[in-house]
Amino acid sequence: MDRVVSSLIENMTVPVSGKQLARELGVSYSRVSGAVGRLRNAGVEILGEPFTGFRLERLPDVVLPEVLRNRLHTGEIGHPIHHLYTVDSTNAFAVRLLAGNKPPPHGTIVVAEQQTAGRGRLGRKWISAPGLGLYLTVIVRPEIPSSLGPLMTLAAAVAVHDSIERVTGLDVDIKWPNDLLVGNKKVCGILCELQAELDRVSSIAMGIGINVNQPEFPDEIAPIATSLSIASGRRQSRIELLLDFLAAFERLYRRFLSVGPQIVTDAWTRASSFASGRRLEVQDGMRRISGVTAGLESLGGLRLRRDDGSVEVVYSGDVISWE
Ligand code: BT5
Repeated sequence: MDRVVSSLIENMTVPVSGKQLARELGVSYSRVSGAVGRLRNAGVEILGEPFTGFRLERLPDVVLPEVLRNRLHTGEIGHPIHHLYTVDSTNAFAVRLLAGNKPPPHGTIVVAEQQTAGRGRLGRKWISAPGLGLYLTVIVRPEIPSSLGPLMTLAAAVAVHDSIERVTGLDVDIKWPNDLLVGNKKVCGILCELQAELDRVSSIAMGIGINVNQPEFPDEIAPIATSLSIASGRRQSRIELLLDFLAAFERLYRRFLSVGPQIVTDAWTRASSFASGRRLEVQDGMRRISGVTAGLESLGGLRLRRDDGSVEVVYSGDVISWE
């Protein structure tokens, strides 16, 4: 089906008939019309009918490898690309790839137009409107001890933060550890699933969900969620965001490995207003801690200064309220 898109892109200004496409691609005419139907369902605007000829209205904002390939200038991150029209969860798909008999290389990405069972942390779900959000998992295989794993999540958050700011011009904040907020509402969530052997990381599936062009949200998340298009008042390109993110993440990842963890904690501290001086409450399993933030420690834990002056470090959990 992606070859249908390639042909349409090559012939963007000239209508190509369904018959001609079928002939060029060496497939049956019904495969072409089926493919056109599925592309239209995924939000690609294709004008015309089989006999008058198909033509793309504009370059599709479908994150197809064919569309990304020429513009992706990274070394490893984004090679190869698994693109799916629909999947249960890009993280679940990545974890299945990792468990298979041909493990995916470092840098492999899984990207989907739609998730039927998008997951959040701790068994929560990620609401994934078809074609409107970016649903991505990046597989990385850093040679680091497991204790440094959480820093990769922070690195992903920083790279998404910087990309959204560059591509949309919006002001983005990172709520510890890795929710991205615009105007105090969530635009992106990150779920990293780590596979380790003894004390070494063997791979991390970094799942990233960004609300890009949703015009609205279901009631259950409407009060806490927003999208880049709502916040900026215009449609945003998922392709531009994805390309910028992959390059930004690769730069940070390489500097992290060559220089050390401080690259990530410093970048996170610059990007987040939550790094210091914010009063908040964290729920970490059974424990609830409140205090004022006092910077990150070297492994990415957040220091909280309690009212009695003692300092506690939290490594995981949810910020349940903040001022
Ligand atoms: C997260 O979990 O925020 C991690 C979300 C990761 C999603 C990506 S999409 C690609 C990859 N494949 C997957 O299957 N997952 C990853 P957490 O911090 O636990 O937040 C989940 C909570 O956010 C939910 O309980 C809702 O309250 C809220 N939520 C759900 N969908 C949302 C959305 N689209 N926008 C904003 N908030 C949402």
